[in-house]
Amino acid sequence: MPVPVKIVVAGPFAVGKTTFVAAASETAPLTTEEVLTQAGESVDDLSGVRGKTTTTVGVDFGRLTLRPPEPSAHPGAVLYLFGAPGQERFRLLWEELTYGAMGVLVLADTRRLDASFDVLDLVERRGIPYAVAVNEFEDSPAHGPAALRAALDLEESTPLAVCDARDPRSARNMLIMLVEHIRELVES
Ligand SMILES: Nc1nc2c(ncn2[C@@H]2O[C@H](COP(=O)(O)OP(=O)(O)O)[C@@H](O)[C@H]2O)c(=O)[nH]1
Ligand SMILES: [Mg+2]
Repeated sequence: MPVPVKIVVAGPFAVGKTTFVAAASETAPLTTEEVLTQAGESVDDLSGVRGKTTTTVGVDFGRLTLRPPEPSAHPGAVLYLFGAPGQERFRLLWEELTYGAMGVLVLADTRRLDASFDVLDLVERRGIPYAVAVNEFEDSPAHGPAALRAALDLEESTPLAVCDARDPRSARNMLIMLVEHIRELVES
């Protein structure tokens, strides 16, 4: 039987968490979408663009089974993915979600790297192994890995890679990167 592994996919609003979990998951993902509560006149302003008024305030769930190449003595792993907002104001939800998690995949967006600082801070404080996946959008400024690492103040051992959250292969590669990192930490 594959070993169950809980993984949290975290990052700021609109970084691509829901997209990522849906792409990586082998099951139909479960998502909790809720209409943003807007104060006063902004409700009227947004009435014409309903699609833009929803955001995920809850959690995305997905599942991905990783099987080692045959022959292998390793039973493989089944990743249970929990996509969650990483803003400081969701800290309580976040602490519950990361309970028992083996690792966190932090999503970042090069157009606003600082938006990922909160979640990096939460992860560091929690002492959970993590890796950083930079979700590349069409208008993302292209920075090299070294510049990204410096901007995010990552340790040399923290894995970082660029991905397309819409692409199942790309998303899964990010999760494999994280699982490999966790394994290295456990074995060292
Ligand atoms: N171009 C592009 N758009 C993306 C990518 N990932 C997500 N999006 C879009 O960005 C928006 C926010 O993504 P979403 O997954 O809802 O973000 P979340 O708030 O972190 O869950 C959605 O409209 C997605 O379709 C990507 O890699 N490239
Ligand atoms: Mg979402």
